[in-house]
Amino acid sequence: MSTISNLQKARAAYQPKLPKALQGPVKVVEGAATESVGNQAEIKELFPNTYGMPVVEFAEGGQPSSAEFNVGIILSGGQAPGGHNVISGLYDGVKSINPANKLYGFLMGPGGLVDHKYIEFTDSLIDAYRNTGGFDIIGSGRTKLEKESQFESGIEILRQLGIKALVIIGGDDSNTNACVLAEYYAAKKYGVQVIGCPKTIDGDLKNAQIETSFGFDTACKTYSELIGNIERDCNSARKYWHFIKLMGRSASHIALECALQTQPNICLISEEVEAKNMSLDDVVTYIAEVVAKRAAAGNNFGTVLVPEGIIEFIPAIKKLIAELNEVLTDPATGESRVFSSKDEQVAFVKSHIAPENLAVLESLPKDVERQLCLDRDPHGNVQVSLIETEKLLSAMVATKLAAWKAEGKYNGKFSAQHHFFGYEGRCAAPSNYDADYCYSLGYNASRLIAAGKTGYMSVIRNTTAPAAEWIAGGVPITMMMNLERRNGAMKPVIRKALVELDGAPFKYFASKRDEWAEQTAYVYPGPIQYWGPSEVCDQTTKTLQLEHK
Ligand code: FBP
Repeated sequence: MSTISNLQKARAAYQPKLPKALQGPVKVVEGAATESVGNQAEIKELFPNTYGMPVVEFAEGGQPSSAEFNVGIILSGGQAPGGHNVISGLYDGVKSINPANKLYGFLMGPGGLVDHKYIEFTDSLIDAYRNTGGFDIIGSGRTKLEKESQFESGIEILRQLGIKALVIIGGDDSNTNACVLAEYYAAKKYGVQVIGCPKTIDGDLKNAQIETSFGFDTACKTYSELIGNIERDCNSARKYWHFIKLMGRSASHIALECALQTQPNICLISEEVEAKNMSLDDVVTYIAEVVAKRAAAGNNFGTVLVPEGIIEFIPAIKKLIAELNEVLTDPATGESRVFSSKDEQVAFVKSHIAPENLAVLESLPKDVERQLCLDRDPHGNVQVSLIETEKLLSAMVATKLAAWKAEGKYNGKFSAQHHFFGYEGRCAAPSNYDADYCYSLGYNASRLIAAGKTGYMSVIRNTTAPAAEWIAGGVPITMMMNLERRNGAMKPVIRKALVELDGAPFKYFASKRDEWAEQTAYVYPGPIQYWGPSEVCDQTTKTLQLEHK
């Protein structure tokens, strides 16, 4: 057992806040039938048992229930601050209905369900992990739950443990799979409910019903503390340009939120790069122009935020990646092709793509070229966190500046430092917001289970208001779905939320960025605070504040 820090001891005593509606017995209020966000006819046909269900809201004052049931929980995908609180909220919720109810955790992600690896949670285990970061209580994994054989293996252990409902904590891909599983068990009349829970630091699982995915708040606050520290160093030494790549996969929500919190000189937004049809050279020119302008004012330093997925949004590279994904999939099985070595894989790819895509591929630095040709994660995503875009961009900026210097257009000094923030924030101790939000999501899931719901996502809304006023309920997962091309075929998936260029957070950023580029307008947010005035401790992200203004 590791030694517990004093902060962790004090944090263990924090009682997360719950929405008023969840503080006693609940009444289930059902809305009208729902439709999916796209491809309605196809999604309805694929999900005949879980399509069209109503949105559910919980109100105070129902009949107390003492229903007996056991529940299983799975953590799926990348870590996000607050996962342990979803589990403790679910545990407390399930026990509050009937203390004899049991909660089981499947180990190391969805694979634990398939391989029958699990633990039963106890009071002492739960208490040791309340309000802590990480997913280490049961571990997480990226096994994709998609095959009938996995669903059948799952039902064996669920029956053996008397589990009535399974809660899957995950991002858009994992919740898509949760929905497929819910439909499968409903079609087979297995009597096991499946409930999803919106997790990911990336912030891209949000829509009209889900305000934010959990972990985004804490991760962005952690990165912003670090960015602020770098900005202060940058403004003290005045000799480096810091290129900071930030996690977030395809979406630039993390980069945008960190920019709103720290006011760097440059923040690239992948969605804008795509909308403006910018080439890699256009992006490099934009950065070099800011560097040159600041140099002309005597400022040979600055901070640049780079979203990790930017490379995928440069239109020519996006087209290339789409073809690479097709080529890497075996059309006979729909699975990734298997190669005996990485070199063989790269050679195969190069000999099977269109000449114009090959030209784009070969114009990239060798390590980027190789990474784009190599394996995808189990959901078919390019592993963008492995591409060193921050180094690629700064090297290209240096080359451009050298050319401008030779032409007498620039006369500054350019020296770069590189950083990649991702793992630094994924397991941070949850902010008060994430601690409360996650506990509520878990507690709320117990109420959805008691109400007999399946194929729903646990949803808590109105979170810019004090927690007591938060709205608790559930949304059918099919409502968030449309068809998208994945691994060479059209598949039903939850629509990923990218940064909206006509949304309030981007518009605010766009109205300020020229000022932040020229002036040194850094903001140093400092570390997350857990105790103290509410305006310091309980603030949501700037993104949420602007979206709900
Ligand atoms: P999820 O979508 O699973 O929540 O993952 C978040 C994330 O941190 C991404 O930002 C990042 O690209 C990815 O995980 C890295 O995952 P891994 O460590 O498994 O390579």
